[in-house]
Amino acid sequence: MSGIRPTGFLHLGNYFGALRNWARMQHEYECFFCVVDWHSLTTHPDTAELKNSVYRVLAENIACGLDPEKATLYVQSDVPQDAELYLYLNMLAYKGELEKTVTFKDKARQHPDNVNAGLLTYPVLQTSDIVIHRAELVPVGKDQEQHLEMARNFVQRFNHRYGHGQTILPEPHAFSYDAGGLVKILSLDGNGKMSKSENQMNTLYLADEDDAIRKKLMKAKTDQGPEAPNSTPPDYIENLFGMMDIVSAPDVAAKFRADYAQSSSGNTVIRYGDLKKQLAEDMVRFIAPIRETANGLLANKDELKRIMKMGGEKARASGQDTIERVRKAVGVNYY
Ligand code: AQP
Repeated sequence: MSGIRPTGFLHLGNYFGALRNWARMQHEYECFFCVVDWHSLTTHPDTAELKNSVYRVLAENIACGLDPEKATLYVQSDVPQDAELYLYLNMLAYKGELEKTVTFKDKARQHPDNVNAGLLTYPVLQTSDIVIHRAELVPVGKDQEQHLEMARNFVQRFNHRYGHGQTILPEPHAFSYDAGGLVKILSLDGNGKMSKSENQMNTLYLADEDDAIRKKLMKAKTDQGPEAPNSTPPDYIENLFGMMDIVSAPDVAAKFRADYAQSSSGNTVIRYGDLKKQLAEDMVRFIAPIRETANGLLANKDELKRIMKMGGEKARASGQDTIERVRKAVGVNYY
């Protein structure tokens, strides 16, 4: 189980941190993937753009390879059982630990006039999103690691208090097929992670036109090159190599890495201009078909509605099964 907030256009970080793994997992597991519209209200209270964003996220999910006939694709607010489970879990989450959450502190800093209770309890609703389907694997990017740790704590507390020796809710774990573990794609200026609403000129969106992709990549942060051979690249250079590993041919990516390894001050073998040009062309080839497929899907809202409705029904059935177990365990089943 995993989700994406409908707070804007999806970007390369969403793809490499989440969607790429989702598309592969759907062939190996029973999967639930969700557009988490309630979560977006914590930081985006104005809902004028919400509907469009929900359709867009769904369309981009499918364009990235998700098959609605295979995985359950749905919208969070179509599963009221999620909100009920959130309520029970909130009684087991403490103010002190919630206030220490890195994402809460970041968002509170960014939106000082709207530090609401939903923002504070974001990790609790996220836990509920996951365990409402009793999901164990959660394909997410590195920024979500702490939330998953918190989710395990809340679930352990629930089982301890209400399980009477049984595991009512399984403990969820962050998941990635990537050999290096959870992925973090940096913003192209090297400042923080790529994200939907920050740093738009330094974020590659899956909806970007070819020229925008080229322009943004040509401006990506680089430096003078390494001082000594076989240096470890700084994170903003590794970010470019990492993208190249995924969108470029293996020999091309290997060549630029080798050029970097051979470079030293006075002998700069690596040509960042060439690297960026190559990466830009490979990225255009990668993003263009996703963009075109998503635009095609967005032109057929009825089909997107059918997909959402079908996913909502499946997700509600799964949620109902869990919430009945939860009510019984908590002792709020009177009939
Ligand atoms: N830069 C990233 N690198 C790797 N994975 C990432 N994810 C997000 N950014 C990166 C992963 O994408 C999934 C959905 O996360 P999200 O909906 O929270 O996306 P966001 O881009 O971080 O956007 P926000 O939080 O709505 O908006 P802003 O821009 O305000 O921060 C997750 O699995 C996440 O790990």
